[in-house]
Amino acid sequence: MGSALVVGDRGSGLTTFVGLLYAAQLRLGTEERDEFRFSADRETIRQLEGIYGELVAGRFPDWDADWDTHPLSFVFAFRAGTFPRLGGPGVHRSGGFDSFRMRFGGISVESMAELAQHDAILEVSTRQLFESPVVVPLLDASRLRPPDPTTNSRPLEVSDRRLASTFQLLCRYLATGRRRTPQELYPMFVVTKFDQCPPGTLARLLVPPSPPASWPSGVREAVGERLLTAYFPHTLRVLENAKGMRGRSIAAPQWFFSGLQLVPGSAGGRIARRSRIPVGGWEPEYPFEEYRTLIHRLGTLAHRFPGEDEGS
Ligand SMILES: Nc1nc2c(ncn2[C@@H]2O[C@H](COP(=O)(O)OP(=O)(O)OP(=O)(O)O)[C@@H](O)[C@H]2O)c(=O)[nH]1
Ligand SMILES: [Mg+2]
Repeated sequence: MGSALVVGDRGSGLTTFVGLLYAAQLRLGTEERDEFRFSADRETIRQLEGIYGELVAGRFPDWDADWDTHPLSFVFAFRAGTFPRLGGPGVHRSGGFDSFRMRFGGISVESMAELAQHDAILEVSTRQLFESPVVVPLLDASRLRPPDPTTNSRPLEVSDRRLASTFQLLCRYLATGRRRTPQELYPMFVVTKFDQCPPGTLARLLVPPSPPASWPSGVREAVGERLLTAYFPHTLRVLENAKGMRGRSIAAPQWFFSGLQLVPGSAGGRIARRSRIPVGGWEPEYPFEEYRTLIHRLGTLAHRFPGEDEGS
């Protein structure tokens, strides 16, 4: 079973992110049904339909999934052969599809910092989440402001420290987890609210003007590295220090850029929508390709996930 822990500052877009991830699964599951299918348990669908319903109506969801104590749980199924190495204890093959269970939990880095001080009383589900091989840090692009020359403080200094200690904590859990194989942590950074990134920052980070899906290879990683260097130096240091450490290394981060198109001039930010011809209905204007790639990345990692009963 795979699991991913989504972490970010409060308000950084956690709820919107999981709603869009669900939107992408629905789209892949209908438009590419011969290649990808998914199913979810009832409680997961109940939570996500509410969030997805808001996004489809052009609104930002104003409530939260309680996915810190009840992780969202899906079964992802890819056409057999999509990933040559897909196999291992967590993967099942049937009817021409390889499937694996994937759980997503979300938690703010503020809560992470509080929990870090109370190790002993972690609920089982929370502890399992902390042992997730995949971590999805959300970085809020609307907050990437230029440094203020009148003060000495760096924008996002506090967020950076919290994220750095989140990674340190997760490394500790990886090292102490009861799985037999050596563990690696796979960070998949998602830059949220990318539509709200200040233009000066886009220029400073040398972000190409085209949509991320059309960037040449290597650009995501280069932009990501510049972003970490400028705004998240503590986090960057933790990532680099963990390279090659026995039993708890951190893989090179992958980068995804998510922004929603807003209806121009709409008060409170209405989300622009596109109609889903020929399937029918509506969908928010979001970068589907980013989410598709993210879901595929999980497929490439699934052969490293433990079986259902391991590590629990
Ligand atoms: N323009 C734009 N705004 C966004 C985007 N994602 C989120 N927002 C804004 O950020 C607000 C918070 O988003 P949420 O997804 O609720 O973030 P959260 O991290 O779950 O927030 P809390 O649960 O309140 O801590 C939304 O109400 C929107 O106003 C985006 O892609 N583009
Ligand atoms: Mg939320």
